[in-house]
Amino acid sequence: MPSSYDQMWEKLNLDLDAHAGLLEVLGKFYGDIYMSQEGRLRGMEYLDFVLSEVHGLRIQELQDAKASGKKVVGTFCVFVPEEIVLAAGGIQVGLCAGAEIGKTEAEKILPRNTCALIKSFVGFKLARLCPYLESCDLIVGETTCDGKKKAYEIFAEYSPVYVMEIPQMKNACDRELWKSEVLRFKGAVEDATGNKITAQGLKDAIHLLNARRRALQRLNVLRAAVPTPISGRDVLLINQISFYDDPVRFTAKIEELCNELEDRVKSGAGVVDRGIPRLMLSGCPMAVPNWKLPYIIESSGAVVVGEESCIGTRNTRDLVDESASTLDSMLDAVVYRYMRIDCACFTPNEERLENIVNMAKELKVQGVIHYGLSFCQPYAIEAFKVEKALAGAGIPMLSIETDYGMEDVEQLKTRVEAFVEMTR
Ligand code: BJ8
Repeated sequence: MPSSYDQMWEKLNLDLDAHAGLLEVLGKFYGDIYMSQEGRLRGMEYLDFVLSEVHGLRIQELQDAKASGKKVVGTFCVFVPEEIVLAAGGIQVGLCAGAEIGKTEAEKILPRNTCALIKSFVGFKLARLCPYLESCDLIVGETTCDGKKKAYEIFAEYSPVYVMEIPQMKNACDRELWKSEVLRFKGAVEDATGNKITAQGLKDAIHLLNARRRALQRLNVLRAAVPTPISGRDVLLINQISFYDDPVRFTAKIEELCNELEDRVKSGAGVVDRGIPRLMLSGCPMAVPNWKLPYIIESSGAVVVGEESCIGTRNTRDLVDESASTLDSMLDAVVYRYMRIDCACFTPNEERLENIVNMAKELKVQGVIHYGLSFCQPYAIEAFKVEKALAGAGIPMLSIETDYGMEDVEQLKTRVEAFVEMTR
């Protein structure tokens, strides 16, 4: 059926037939996984709406902003400092794709044993399926894992990519390197937008993005109540949408949702029974529309109460210090905040182990499911240390490696059910 957005998508050079197929599959998948839930908060209607318009209204907003002179910056990693983009009057969108629809195309130019996330963003480009990618004035890659780093070289043949160098350690010299990279990025963003970043502009951006993080932190505190007042799937969706929705509107809507959640917590109501096993997810990010594992867990008699992931607390835990007043000191505060990210690409990465154990204890979980995308070495290797650290705290862990395909759903369900049984 033709869509009212067809003209816009055509202008963006999308493959209209394949794109219509993608939206149909997405709609069905969403219906099965999300709309089948009972006891959802009224506030989730906003998220349902945003998701239903993921390639429509939000893209239209981006096009309107571009027409008024704004620039759109696309990123694949939470290391890219959004404060810089916002301070220069730009809009940042997360591009990490969570669907395998362009996989066949991607495997023509990437090894098959590449992680699904990388194949997904390359596939989306080759198959001309992502209106966000096609709306970007600047696409930013980064040297985190080897897979991404090398894939950007190939991706750059189809679309220019600006690559930030991310240190792999956290010594003083690594911090210096990171600071110089943030400054280099600032220059690139100023060139792309034509706007110089001022102290006031950066201050406003820091406050705005901290407000979004605070709203998500509030959500995380409220969801930890017993009985669990909101499903893990819904919280994951909120985190996913935070990467591309307008930050001011999104923050206001999440605060509203938190007010509703607060009332629910006060009334003692939950979306599941009090005694149901509480689990935490830890590991690789789950980009839209990757809802496979949370759905399996929550249909296996457990509930997800936390995500230690870049689409979760790793991205919302730390704020940028708001006390700085000069441009230089604010930039230092941005540099410091981003260096606290405990991605498995760092070595050593002891703080991630501490953060996972602390989070699991605070959330009073009965177990942790470590999620690794197949062929992701940093997270797969670190999973051994995570399991050991959790065992030291008496918390069992199940390690899952999977991709975006549905072939292993039954097998995963059997393993998850056995783990849930064991945690009871
Ligand atoms: S800061 S987690 S968003 S890099 S899953 S592509 S690591 S092979 S996504 Fe990430 Fe930034 Fe780190 Fe976060 Fe490579 Fe692993 Fe694939 Fe990954």
